[in-house]
Amino acid sequence: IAMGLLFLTACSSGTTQGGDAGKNESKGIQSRVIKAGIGLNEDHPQGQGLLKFKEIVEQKSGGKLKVQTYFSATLGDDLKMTEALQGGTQEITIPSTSPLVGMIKEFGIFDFPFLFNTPEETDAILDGPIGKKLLEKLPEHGLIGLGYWENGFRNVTNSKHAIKTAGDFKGLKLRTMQNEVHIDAFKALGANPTPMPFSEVFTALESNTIDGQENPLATIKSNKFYEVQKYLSLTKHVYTPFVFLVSKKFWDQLSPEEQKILQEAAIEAGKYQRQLSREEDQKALEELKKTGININEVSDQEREKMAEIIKPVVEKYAKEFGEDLVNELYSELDKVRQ
Ligand code: TF8
Repeated sequence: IAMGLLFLTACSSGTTQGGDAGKNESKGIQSRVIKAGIGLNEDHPQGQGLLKFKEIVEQKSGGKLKVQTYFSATLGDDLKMTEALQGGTQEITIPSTSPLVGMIKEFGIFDFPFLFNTPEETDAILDGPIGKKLLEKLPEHGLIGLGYWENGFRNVTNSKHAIKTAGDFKGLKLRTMQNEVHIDAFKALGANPTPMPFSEVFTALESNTIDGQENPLATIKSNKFYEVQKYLSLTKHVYTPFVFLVSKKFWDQLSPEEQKILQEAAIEAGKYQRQLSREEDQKALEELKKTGININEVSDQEREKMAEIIKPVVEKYAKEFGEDLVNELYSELDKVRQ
């Protein structure tokens, strides 16, 4: 930290550092290696978005800021990587907001099933005042949030039977994220929810420790869940976002110029990532059809029945997360829907 301060002072007073202080030094950009780890694979939109982020950061910093990428949970699951950011041993991760509710309960508003209908709605809420308000809760937990990326609308796979009606959830042992809204929602539907980190899901499905799981189509494809699942039901029961996190310990060492590069790159790469995610949602469906997994649509009528069953769960958590926040969420959504 002392070194960084000295360096900045030198720059702002216009002193050159030796004879070869280039353009980047004068803008306060140091040589740094930034470790960025994610839970999903390189071929997933999350992985492709991270590569785009790396490209932008390295280009904007003239190669001084180097982003080292780690895919497929090689640095650990979402919670473990988030803790590594807090401890300052990892610089960047892009977890689902859902398992972060133990730290910031209000992130749970995004876990309300059947809340969002379209990508326009999700963009408006995540990039609007509600999304911003939640990012502002991160610094007191040692984290900086640079914006939201897309995980997407989630669908259920399982090895027992197709889910066509609200009643079909009964008795299914479903893996959920470590999130009480998801757990209680699936309980209300009669399923037996089993929370576990994503990195353990494939093996648990393969060994029949659980019957099923739920994730967006891009993930079901990328993680080859079709190899160990018989049914894919297009429930689209909830939309969950990713949040782009930086270690605050690391962030606080950066010059304003360096912070600006990371902030802009996270937004720019995020736009690319969301677009890719939406295209991949369509493409993945076509490719999943070829794998032999049984795919079924779920009627709007049945999805409404599911939403009705889950309603008391949403009402309970609305109170817990703060009715003002939830009412603001609904009124922001109304604005987009007009
Ligand atoms: C889940 C999430 C995950 C992501 C990933 C590990 O089911 O959808 O796929 O959070 O970063 O846990």
